[in-house]
Amino acid sequence: MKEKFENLMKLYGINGSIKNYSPITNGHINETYYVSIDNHPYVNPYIFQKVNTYVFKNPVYVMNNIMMIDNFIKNNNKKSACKIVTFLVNEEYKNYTVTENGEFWRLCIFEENTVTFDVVENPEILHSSGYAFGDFLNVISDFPAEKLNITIPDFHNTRKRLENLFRIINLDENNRAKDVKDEISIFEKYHDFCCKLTDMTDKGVLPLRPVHNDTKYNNILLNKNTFEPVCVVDLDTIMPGLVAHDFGDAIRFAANKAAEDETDLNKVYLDFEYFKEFTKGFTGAIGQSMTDIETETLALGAPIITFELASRFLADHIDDDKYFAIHRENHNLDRARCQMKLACDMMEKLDDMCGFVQECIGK
Ligand code: GN1
Ligand code: MG
Repeated sequence: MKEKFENLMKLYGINGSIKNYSPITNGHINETYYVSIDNHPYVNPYIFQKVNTYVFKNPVYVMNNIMMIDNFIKNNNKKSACKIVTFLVNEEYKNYTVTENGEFWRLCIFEENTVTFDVVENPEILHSSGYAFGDFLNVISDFPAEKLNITIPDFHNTRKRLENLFRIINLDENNRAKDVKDEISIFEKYHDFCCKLTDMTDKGVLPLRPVHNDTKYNNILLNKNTFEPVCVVDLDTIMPGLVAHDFGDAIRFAANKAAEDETDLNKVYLDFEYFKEFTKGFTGAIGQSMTDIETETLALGAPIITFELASRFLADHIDDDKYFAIHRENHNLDRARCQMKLACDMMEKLDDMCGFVQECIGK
């Protein structure tokens, strides 16, 4: 690995010697390393990341989207709560490098004095990340969405995601479907509800706008002392999409006090106080840029995206774990069960969630 990193350093004109490096393992898709480089008298920290080209079939599209959004924010002097991640350019003035063996790498400077959380204890932090994501959507809301490349087709098309799950269950190539009968019946029960946002989009009732599409709050770097947002990261899936999906995905991660793959399902539920904090931050920042129908359906995004992700984890489990990186046996199954428990709990609280969003928007 060290030699690979050194070769990359040359292409980026980075001097010095590698002091140490370590993998960062909280993403499920790309391979990410923290690399510190000693260029006496300074030691500079970098992120080196190998993009997963099984998931992103056209990674150049991904990098171009990030560049377009960055240019848009800069060229229009957009005032934002925090910055967005940008990548260094190599000697060919490209923000990515394809190595001789076909690997797709990108580098950025590591943001010092920042933290991210996988599980949060402090509601203030939720308010801050809610504000950051809401603000980000507000800032990019007038970027022409149709200019963005589609990096993963039908990424949050829940109807297609469920079709895919049932297709994989029917194929059952690894004889794993027999163990997930209860899960299958839950998907049958909620199928029509889950397709609601997708169907409203197809009918043109809900507007497509540029969205982040992967709003886990560990995709916001926070100042480690003040918890103010510093940088929005992981812009790989910026595409035309729904504000409800960004809101919902953030709630899925932020308002569950347990980890995404918790196996003690008693610990997994939507914490309403956390939900409220995040929602206050988010709506405070995105505010009036949402249409009435977007506001009305905002909270639906939470159970829908949570069921959708559960279906993706379950499909990947049955399909022998090809998509999401796993770190233990049945990891995707554990993740799916955790997300399903969370989604079912959200269904019980959905009316209150919708009511609270309306209250915040002042309608
Ligand atoms: C993946 O890149 P990462 O690990 O933040 C996935 C998201 C899921 C998330 C669940 C491109 O995100 O859609 O919500 O895992 N990204 C892709 O943790 O599929
Ligand atoms: Mg991601």
